[in-house]
Amino acid sequence: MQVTERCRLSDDPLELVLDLGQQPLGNGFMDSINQAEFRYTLQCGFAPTSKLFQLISQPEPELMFHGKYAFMSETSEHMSSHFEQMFTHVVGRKVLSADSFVVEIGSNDGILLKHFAAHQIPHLGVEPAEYVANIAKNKGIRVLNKFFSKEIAAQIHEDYGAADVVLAANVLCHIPSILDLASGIKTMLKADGILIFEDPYLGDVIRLGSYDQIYDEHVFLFSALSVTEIFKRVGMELIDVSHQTTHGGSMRYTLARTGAYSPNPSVSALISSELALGLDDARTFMVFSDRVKESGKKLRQTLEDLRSAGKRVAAYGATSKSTTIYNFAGIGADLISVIYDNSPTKIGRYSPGVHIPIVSESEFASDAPDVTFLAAWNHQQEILGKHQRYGIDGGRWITHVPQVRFL
Ligand code: DWN
Repeated sequence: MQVTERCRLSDDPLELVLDLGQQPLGNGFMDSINQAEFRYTLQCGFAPTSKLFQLISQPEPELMFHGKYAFMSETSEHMSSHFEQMFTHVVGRKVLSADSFVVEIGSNDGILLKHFAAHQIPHLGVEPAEYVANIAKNKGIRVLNKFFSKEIAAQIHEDYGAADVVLAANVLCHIPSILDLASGIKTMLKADGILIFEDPYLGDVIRLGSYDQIYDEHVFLFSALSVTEIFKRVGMELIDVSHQTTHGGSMRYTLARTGAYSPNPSVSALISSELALGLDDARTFMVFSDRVKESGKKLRQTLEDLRSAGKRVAAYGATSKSTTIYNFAGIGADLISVIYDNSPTKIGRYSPGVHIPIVSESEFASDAPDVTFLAAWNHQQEILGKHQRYGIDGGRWITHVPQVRFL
């Protein structure tokens, strides 16, 4: 366990702003409910100088991102087309050819790099989880099966030369040694190289009450304010920001060496909106904490009422996010009988902590539960799109964002 009472960037004391109680690993799916299970206290702190919202305790990386890591990016068609668009965005921003070099940190199953491979653009993915790294390798993508670090960055630079573009999607917020990470990225970049990364956006979490974005893997939830603070320490600055709808609200940040490009006005506009939302102030997160408690209580109460009314309730999407909800709100197999999911790595297993059985989403239409909690709420359009019949036949969906309600 890595426990800190001080900011991982500024070393300032962290102010405790949110307590989500005892939790298992977000992706700690169980083969059997008799297995021993790891648990830790999920608490968040805020550091006013760095503006970094972060976990106080985080399990060791090897416990979370091991060979059997269960999350696979290509389980969503929407995410596949998002990454195709991201590829188009990158090559629109920077001319890339057979003489260029692109590095992706956390390349998962190759959902993004496969487009660079298809265009013969030299690339390298760095991915610690062996199972998904092998899936990418089988698609002809070059992958280094390692955790990214400052040392690995120096090694990549030595072996392959400097990179035109460094990419990361839903990855940087997982890496606790944030300053080493930033300096490693700078080491790899050419003088005019750029870093483009996306992560769930703190502003959306606060606006939507989506506290399920907080779990062991997400050691940070970033804002433009905190990203500026991190990268200024290594001589880099934000030059563009662009809001994304993925993962329930993400931000795409583009950075370069300070002074290499002039920042787009979108950067100062976002920073002003963050100050207006109070993302620089611990009190904002304490107010958020009260809202989270209410949300958890209301979801549990709604599910209890459905059970009393004799309804069959299931969930859709064995997300890491929902691990936080179920374990925080005390929702187990007595309230949600089964979870439908399309990941071969999760089907036939049990959800972390509360042990709800996971079955294939192909069983959903014939099972037709009375009510379904949309745990993968960030994929609402895709999931409801393929199950239109369910709603027509009287099935009901329930969500917790921005508040607990039927869809
Ligand atoms: O950062 C992270 C993000 C990118 O992914 C990781 N730390 C872990 C993971 O978080 P998550 O598990 O909350 O991600 P998703 O994308 O919300 O998970 C969706 C789940 O729903 C997957 O298990 C696949 C499943 N699913 C499905 O069964 N049918 C998804 C879709 C779209 C579907 O049609």
